[in-house]
Amino acid sequence: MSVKYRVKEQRRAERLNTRVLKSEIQGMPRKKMEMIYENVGDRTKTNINTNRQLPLQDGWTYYQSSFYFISTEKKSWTDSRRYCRERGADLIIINNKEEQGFIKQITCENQLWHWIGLTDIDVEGRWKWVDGSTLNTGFWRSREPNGGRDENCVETHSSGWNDFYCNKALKWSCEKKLF
Ligand SMILES: [Ca+2]
Ligand SMILES: [Ca+2]
Repeated sequence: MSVKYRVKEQRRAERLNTRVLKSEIQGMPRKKMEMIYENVGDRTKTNINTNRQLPLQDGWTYYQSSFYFISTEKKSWTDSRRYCRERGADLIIINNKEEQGFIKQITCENQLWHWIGLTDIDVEGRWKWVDGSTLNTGFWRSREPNGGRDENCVETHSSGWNDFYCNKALKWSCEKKLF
């Protein structure tokens, strides 16, 4: 990826983040805002103490009680997950259609597939989220999942989810729940 493209991509992500953040903050109860700021403050202190990277650096967005990181790089599913975990988060877990809508908006904007925290690596066809919970309803693209033992990690796009080769390098989204 060229430097110019990377800068453009980063700016686009920032613009999107600002927009989502603004729409979220407007109409949020004061109490909830205070809790968020307290929580961020605590974690900032913790991170300074342990000399780790701040979770609220560029690329993090707040939406419905979670912080999300939208990558500008590409990594394998395992390396993407490691990136999230090193920052106190994990790959995104999509619990409902609002959250799918949120991630869909982002993937539409940058026109690329993103890893999510769903895999059937342990038992073929048994889809599990990174927190160990089993998938109830999904947002699969038509005719997916179709990869059998070859495709065990899930990527999302505007058209929905697809099982894919875990070692392919894609963008990814991390999620850190606040409450
Ligand atoms: Ca599979
Ligand atoms: Ca597939």
